[in-house]
Amino acid sequence: MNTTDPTRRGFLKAAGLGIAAMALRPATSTAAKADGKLPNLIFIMADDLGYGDLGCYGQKLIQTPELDKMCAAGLKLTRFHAGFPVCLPARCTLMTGLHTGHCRTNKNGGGGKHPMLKTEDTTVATVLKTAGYTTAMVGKWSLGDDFVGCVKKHQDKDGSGAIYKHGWDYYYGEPNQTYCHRYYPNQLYSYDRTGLVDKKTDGDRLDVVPLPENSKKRTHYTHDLLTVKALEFIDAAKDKPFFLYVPYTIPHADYDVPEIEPYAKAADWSKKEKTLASMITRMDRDVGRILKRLTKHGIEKNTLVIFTSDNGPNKFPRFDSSGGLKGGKRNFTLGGLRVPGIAYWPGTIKAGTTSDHLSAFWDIMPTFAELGGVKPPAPIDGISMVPTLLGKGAQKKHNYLYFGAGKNRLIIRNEHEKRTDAEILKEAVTDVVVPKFTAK
Ligand SMILES: [Ca+2]
Repeated sequence: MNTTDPTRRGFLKAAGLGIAAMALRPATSTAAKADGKLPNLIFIMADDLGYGDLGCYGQKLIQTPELDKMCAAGLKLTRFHAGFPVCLPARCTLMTGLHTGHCRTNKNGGGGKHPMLKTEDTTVATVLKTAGYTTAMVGKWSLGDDFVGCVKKHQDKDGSGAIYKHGWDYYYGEPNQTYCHRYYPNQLYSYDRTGLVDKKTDGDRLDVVPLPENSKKRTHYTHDLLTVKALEFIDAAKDKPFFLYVPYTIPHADYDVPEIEPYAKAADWSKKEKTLASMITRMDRDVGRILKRLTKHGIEKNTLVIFTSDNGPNKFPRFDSSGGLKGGKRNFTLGGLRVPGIAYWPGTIKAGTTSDHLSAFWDIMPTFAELGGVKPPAPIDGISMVPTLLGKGAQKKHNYLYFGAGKNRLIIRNEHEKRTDAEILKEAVTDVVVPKFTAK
């Protein structure tokens, strides 16, 4: 880990404010050691799904029976937030445990000009690797698109944000966030260092998965392929602790789905509305398939599954996708940032529970590290949510949540926080922070 780089000034600044967060962080996980077995961790994330898009969060028109069942059987978070109101910075906060006042980027990107993670940035996957997890991602990465193997852009460069440099044993999908929203592409990318799902490779580059059929006929819907690979990974990895990250691209535009079902007869809906609803219901079906696969293998009681979305919704007034909250995607408002948060762990998380614990994407890093029995990098902005998930122990609270890029920002204060915006910003916005991480 390089800690003598130009970001050292920011690191030192943040080290001071990180003390409170670190103080209550346990060295080892009681949850993880309860039966001597590390829990599997699955994080499923929709793309541009609003706070109000699921039945269990008040949706009346779009059918999400599987997620509603998951919610009824688990914990529903009512004040959980994505890291940013658009894709890339939100994913940066998720992967690093830092909010956008400290993490590598608060900018989105496209066309091969995406801001990237740097080599010295530590991700959730890297941390869980040190805990002994097999790590897999299927879907949208966003955090770097200059890499060996990419046929579209910069094919001779080996970018620091490349997936294979950030802790993943297995990858399948389209990592570039400009291209991943085409649902019938001519190729995807993959590598498999484990040989669990596909042919074993060194995993020091992406290999092209050709899909030539799609150029003639709509044959392979990418979302369906991602689910197939997620299930294959679970089948192959089930006997040892695994971390599976499933960043789906549904319901992000393109609005494109193989079948308008079950909304074909919704006569007064526009085609776009029918398509969006069909995409969400299809994704709901596939989340159900993932949960059923855990049960089939008898590992559901040793697996935490979290479902969420990477930012608020695009405008679909018919569906009230923001669930009555102001604004949506791209807005620094509750509608742009508050997202569904469902945690499911039969036998460990009490069914039918709700929590208004104020939380955000950067809490996932310390939460998963604790469940994996390792210390997260430090300093970070995240606070472990394990007490909230398990319904026992003292839950440390955030003073505030900060979301921002320059003058575009939102500060959500917890009830006890009385400082002014200026005082909070002085603490929350610094140079990029590079937390230290020492593998055990
Ligand atoms: Ca998004």
